[in-house]
Amino acid sequence: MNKILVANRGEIALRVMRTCKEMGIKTVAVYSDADRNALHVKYADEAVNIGPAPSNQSYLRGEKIIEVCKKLNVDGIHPGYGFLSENAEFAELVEKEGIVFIGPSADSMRVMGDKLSAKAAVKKYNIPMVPGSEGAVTDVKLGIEIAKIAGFPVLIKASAGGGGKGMRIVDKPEEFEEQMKLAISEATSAFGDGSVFVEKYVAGPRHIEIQVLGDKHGNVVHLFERECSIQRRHQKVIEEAPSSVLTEAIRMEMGRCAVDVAKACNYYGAGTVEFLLDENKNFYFLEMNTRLQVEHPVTEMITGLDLVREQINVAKGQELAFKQEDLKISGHAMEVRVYAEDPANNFLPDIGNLKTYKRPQGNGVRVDDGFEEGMDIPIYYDPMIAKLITYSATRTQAIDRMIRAIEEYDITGVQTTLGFCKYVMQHPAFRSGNFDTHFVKNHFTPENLSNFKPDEEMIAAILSAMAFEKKQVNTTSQEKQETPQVSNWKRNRIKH
Ligand code: MV4
Repeated sequence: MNKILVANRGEIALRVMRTCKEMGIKTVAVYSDADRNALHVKYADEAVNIGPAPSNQSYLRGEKIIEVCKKLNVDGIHPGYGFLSENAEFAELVEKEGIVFIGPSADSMRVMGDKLSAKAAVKKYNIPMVPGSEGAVTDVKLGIEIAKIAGFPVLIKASAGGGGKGMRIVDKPEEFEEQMKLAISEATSAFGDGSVFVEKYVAGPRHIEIQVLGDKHGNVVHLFERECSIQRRHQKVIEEAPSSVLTEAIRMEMGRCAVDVAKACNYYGAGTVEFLLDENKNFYFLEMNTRLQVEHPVTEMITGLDLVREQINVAKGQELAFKQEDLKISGHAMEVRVYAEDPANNFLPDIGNLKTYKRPQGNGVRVDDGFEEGMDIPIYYDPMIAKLITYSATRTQAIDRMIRAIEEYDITGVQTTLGFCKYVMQHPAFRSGNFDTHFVKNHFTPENLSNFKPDEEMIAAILSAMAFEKKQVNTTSQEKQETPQVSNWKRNRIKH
């Protein structure tokens, strides 16, 4: 593998290229018109414009990207996450053209991409699943009977969905028919596949996922769990590893199940098996994501592995260099996603120019981003500015380090979710480890935030202090002094 094309943008494109560089592999960036000045373009050895800003005219153009690969003698494509990363047809086309797809086989993607076929594939293994229908539900009466056996409330889910898309909650039998019809029509228009199934609704669950890694020789290991319960409308906001609720016994059992799910679809590469954990610590297999995930850094921190390096080695056909027994958890890692969104305004995207952009630094702090001061955040893509990751010996220390790092982070020009993340880090429920997927809904209102706007009293105090200092030492540099900036830790502060 001498040259890899990264079919992605932003922080993940950079993150992949950094590992390529460490491995002595040349990199090719592709970019849209909106990303001409993006960091992944500057970082790569070669870069090719593949079209206008909208994704379907650039980052989603599989055939164009393959054409670039052939022209530049590319050996492998890393798809990152999103865009083409879980597109089985693309993976198949890439391999047909003699280029290595750095990810699982197209077959694994197909099996796991459809939730019902995923459930069918793992059936011969002993994997706990939420009570509900075995296959697709097409008949309303039968659906109601299944729902009664599972017990209301139930969820109707789209088989082609995932990540919460096309889910409907049904509280009682009388509502079932209407909700089922709506679910089918939504699934049909969103995915071109109206298959739906029924599951008992698990109230107040935690979302825990297991990172797996397989090679092309049938070896599969797991790299422990990530706790991803702090989310908002199916958008993860905070992830950590390990989870504070798993006992060693549950961890081992979930890990065993995750490895079996991977084996059920002959998985190779990096993948993630999602589980729900209920209040009684029963866990249930939900779905498998066949890509490198946004939150992979927390797993890297606690295992000491580089997941992109492992992906590349597996794609080259190498055997995994370690066995399950060789792996262990060290310390605790916390990640917050920094979005250009306004938490005070229903998290609406607040794209624009990064007038100030200063990253936190210091012991145990990692920032994965794709921006620099002065850059514009394009409106065409995900508004994530950065992932801020902290690592320490214990969970409490990782949280306190995160608060420190958030206070150091200096972003102006756009509203960000930093203050919101700090609020979560300081919340007793979060700190105690006692929270579930409803945390944001249950514990957050915009009133919890105070985006620092200097009031008149504060401005008067600053001005009089300036006047006082001027009298003391009347130098030219003092004369030129600009209006004092409000320090960043005040901007990222929250009300108690
Ligand atoms: C569920 C559930 C409760 N009961 N299934 C949402 C994302 C998708 N992967 C599955 N999801 C859920 N499935 C049953 N039977 C609750 C959720 C869910 C959720 C799951 C993980 C993380 C956040 C969530 C937020 C709301 C609902």
